[in-house]
Amino acid sequence: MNGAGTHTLFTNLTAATMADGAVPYGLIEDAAIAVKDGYVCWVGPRCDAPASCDAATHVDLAGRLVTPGLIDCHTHIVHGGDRAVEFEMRLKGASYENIARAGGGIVSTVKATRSASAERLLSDALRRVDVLIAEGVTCIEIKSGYGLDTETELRMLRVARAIAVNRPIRVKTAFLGAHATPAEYADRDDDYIDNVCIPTLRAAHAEGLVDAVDGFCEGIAFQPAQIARVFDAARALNLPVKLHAEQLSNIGGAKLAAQYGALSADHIEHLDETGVMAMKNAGTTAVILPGAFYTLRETQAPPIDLLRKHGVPMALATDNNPGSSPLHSLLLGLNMGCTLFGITPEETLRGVTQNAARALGLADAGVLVAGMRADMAVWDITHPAELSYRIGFNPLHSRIFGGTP
Ligand code: DI6
Ligand code: FE
Repeated sequence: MNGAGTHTLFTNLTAATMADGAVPYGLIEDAAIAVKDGYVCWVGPRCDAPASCDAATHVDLAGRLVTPGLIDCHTHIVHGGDRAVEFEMRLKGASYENIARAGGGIVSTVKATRSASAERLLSDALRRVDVLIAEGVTCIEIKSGYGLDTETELRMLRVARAIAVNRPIRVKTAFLGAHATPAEYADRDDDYIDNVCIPTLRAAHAEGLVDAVDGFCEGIAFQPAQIARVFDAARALNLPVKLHAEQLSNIGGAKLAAQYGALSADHIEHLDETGVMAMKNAGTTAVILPGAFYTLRETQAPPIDLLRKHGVPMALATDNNPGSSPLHSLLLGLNMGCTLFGITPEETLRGVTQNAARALGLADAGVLVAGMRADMAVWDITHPAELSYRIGFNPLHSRIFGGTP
């Protein structure tokens, strides 16, 4: 941790600040970044650095590129087991939806998660989190939703919180009790929502385990009216909401999310222009998840042009989960966003910095400007587009978390 009064000046670097403005990537050549007590206090061309920036510690970054620390704003990284067998089944022709309806899918990960101890869930998740940390990720969102009973949902969220204690990374949680109906409530979705999901949300909130409330609004999951009841409960607790919407079909999830002022609507492959406009009006961020699109070999891409046309901010994330997106690399996600969806390298980088922060409601991360947390990634590259362009290569030099390298 950073001691009081710690003051560091980073020089000999190119800063991709991702700040808004005319300059692509908010790029500043030959920049300096001053950090005090874990926060950025000045960023600009080195020659303009005020004398007050003269710090106790100087760090020469040898011409490297510095970006904000990356943010993976949508993951299910705490879970038991794996679903490699379903991967084999899909390759033989079974669909994700058919596997789910036959009792596989999310419900099979629920079995594995219920039977896993907190220690096991934590050690498995840390192995995956370490891969993200090695790619310059400094903040991650983690959802519950593989417990679907009070005990296991709380265990998942406690494990998510424990990750931030065990590693230098920030964790935001999302309660995803409305992910699927567990076997013991088969054909009683409404009972599950009212008697398990909502009371569990209240219990998790009382324990300080919930930063936001999520749901899966889909033909194979929950209907808008059921999600609305969960969102009403969230609203009563003063918690922000977000939604898995329009992933496999369009049943109006994004519009519902927008009605509740959602932070984000995620997946949105089947989103239409009315939904895009509702998101725009509500200030809801679109979270693009190319790992799930790729894994499920979907063909309908999210409406990137409509999101651009209406100025809806786009974030991008791994959706790390054992079923639809066993993607462990956010950098590969950047490449997929460009290649599969035609998102530009600048948009993808903004999607894992500024707009990912927006999707999590974070006002102190995602851009390198004074006042932000000093969470940064230092790369052995000269142009930020390289982060999207390479496949299976990690150019991270080092990571700075709360001002500490
Ligand atoms: N959409 C997803 O991509 C994850 N959950 C969801 O609602 C996948 C869940 C899984 O298949 O385990
Ligand atoms: Fe997801």
